[in-house]
Amino acid sequence: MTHTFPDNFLWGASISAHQTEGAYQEDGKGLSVQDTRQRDNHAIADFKVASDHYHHYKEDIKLLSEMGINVFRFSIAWTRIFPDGRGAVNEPGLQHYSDVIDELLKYQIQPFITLNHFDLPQALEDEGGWGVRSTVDAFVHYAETVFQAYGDRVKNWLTINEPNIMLLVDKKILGKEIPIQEKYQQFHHLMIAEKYVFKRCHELITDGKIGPVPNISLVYPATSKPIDNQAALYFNSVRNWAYLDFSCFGRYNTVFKDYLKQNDVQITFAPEDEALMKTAFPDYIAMNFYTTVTVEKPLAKKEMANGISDQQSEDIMEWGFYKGFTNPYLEKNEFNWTIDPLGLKTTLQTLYDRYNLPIIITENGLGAKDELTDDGAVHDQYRIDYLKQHIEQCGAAIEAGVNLIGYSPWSAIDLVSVHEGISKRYGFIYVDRTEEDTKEMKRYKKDSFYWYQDVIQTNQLPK
Ligand code: BGP
Repeated sequence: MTHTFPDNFLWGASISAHQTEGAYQEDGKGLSVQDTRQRDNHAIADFKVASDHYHHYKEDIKLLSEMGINVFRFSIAWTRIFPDGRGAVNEPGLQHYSDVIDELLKYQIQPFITLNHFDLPQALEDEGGWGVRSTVDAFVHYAETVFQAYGDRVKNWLTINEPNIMLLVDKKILGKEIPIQEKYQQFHHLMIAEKYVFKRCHELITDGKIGPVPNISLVYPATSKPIDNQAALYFNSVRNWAYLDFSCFGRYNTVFKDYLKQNDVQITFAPEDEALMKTAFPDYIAMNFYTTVTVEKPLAKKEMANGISDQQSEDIMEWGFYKGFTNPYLEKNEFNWTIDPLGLKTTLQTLYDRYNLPIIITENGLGAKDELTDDGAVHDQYRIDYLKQHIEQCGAAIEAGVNLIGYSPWSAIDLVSVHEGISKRYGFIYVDRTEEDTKEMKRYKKDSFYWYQDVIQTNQLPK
């Protein structure tokens, strides 16, 4: 079934700063936790150079405009604005994003800016990171600074990328394991920080809109056994609803509260938190979606090591609560990530029913080992198939009544994957470098570039 999308549908493409920019110490930039963290399963794939988007942004934006996108989701590196997280503004950093914004507007591409995408300033991490309240204050001040600098031109904002994945797979993203008590104090601070910036965005930017950007994957029970359904209930809450219920309803939900209680976690609130939670709300939900998750109830401790290496879905186990389970009805990609297009429709419907806010998909895509041919082509039919199946389900969700306002897949250009280096590519545009050799970073349009261009031009999937 083909679907024609609404006239004002937002077609985009997404990236983050630390995975694309490089120039990690240029023009006064400070170090972030992504510049310092140890990576375990690839040699360099350094974020120091990444895709050198910092120097190639004009060329990249020109190519993206040729592809036809009308929104571009990118993040600001906090350490370019405040090298140590707070203090004096670094003017060249502030100027850089001003130039990027102007370049986008020149091509009628609306910026959708993520305030923070996994790259907390190292100086703040040294003081306790999201575990301490002073990081909230620093984040709010940083957000106010960029709202004031760019709010005349940028109306759409996203808060903190995937706080849920950041905490769930802490070791892989932040380079260290966080004890559960500290983890959920961090949760509280991250979510309170988000509340402050919802409020400040609305106060400082005329017509400014802002939303949370969690990674949402609906959780299925492995079987129809009631205990597996309990496992799914808890993991849905801990992985998904705890975050969005906080953002959209200003509350800790009951299942999540029970999970915290069973783990003896005590959250410290500041006096102003309760009131803030109930008064600052988002305008939309931005959602990153790659897959759904299936869990069962773990029954014996010896079962705990499931050894499935997958960042987003199965590599999950918490004694007494849930354990990742390989869904036998779904296929996987070459990096072991489960593929579930219909799950996207169900996730969208669930989300819309639950929160009743417009939704924009800000990540969805296929990581693969692409190959550049001698004549400068990349035949990524597998990516086209993935995107087609997911866009189809976006159309089906809209037809079923979901207010889905846009689709901005991951990623605009090839970038350094969070834990697989440059070998795992997502882009519509190929960036010619390897793990070891950064070469000249030449850009090449993949087959998916032309395919997506056609989708955007016709506002529908090709027959
Ligand atoms: C999301 C992150 C992105 C991106 C993506 C793919 O969780 O927001 O930054 O990296 O996942 O993950 P990976 O790079 O591990 O394939």
